[in-house]
Amino acid sequence: MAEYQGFFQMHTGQRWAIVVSRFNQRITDRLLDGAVDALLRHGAAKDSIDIYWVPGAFEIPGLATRLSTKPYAAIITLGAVVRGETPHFDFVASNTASGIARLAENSPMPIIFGVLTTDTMAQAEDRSDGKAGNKGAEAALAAIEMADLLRQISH
Ligand code: INI
Repeated sequence: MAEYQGFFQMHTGQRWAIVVSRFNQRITDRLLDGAVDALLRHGAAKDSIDIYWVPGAFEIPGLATRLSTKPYAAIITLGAVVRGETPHFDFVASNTASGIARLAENSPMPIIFGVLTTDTMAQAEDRSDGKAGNKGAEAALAAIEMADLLRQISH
């Protein structure tokens, strides 16, 4: 029997991409801080992290697709889609999620989904360094774990 599991450890030469959207930036700044902090605490060098800003969550899958040809250990996507008043929400949220999922299935590295989709701004605050933790930090941990697992099975 063989059992595989990724660990929260980094390896020499690993580089990390973060694609983060400016829309609802008060929230996405907090997600970004959480993600960067988690990467640094697990041993990433500052210059091994590249941050790419896009206007809104809808733009994330397109840019992440371009980046997936580059030698990153993982791509972490961060955004905040808040239902609020806008019917735009459903289109933005579902197209962003399905675009990222499609890319995750087809790309050589882990593509991590750290895009919040919430009904209210208060819920987004809770999940970005509030009482429900920081989903940006959680996304970074998932990236480290999955990058290690992929490394194990590609040998
Ligand atoms: N983009 C977001 O990241 N979050 C939102 O809540 C949001 N809403 O609600 O409209 C949003 N819209 C912009 C969208 O992501 C694109 O940037 C825009 O449609 C241009 O393509």
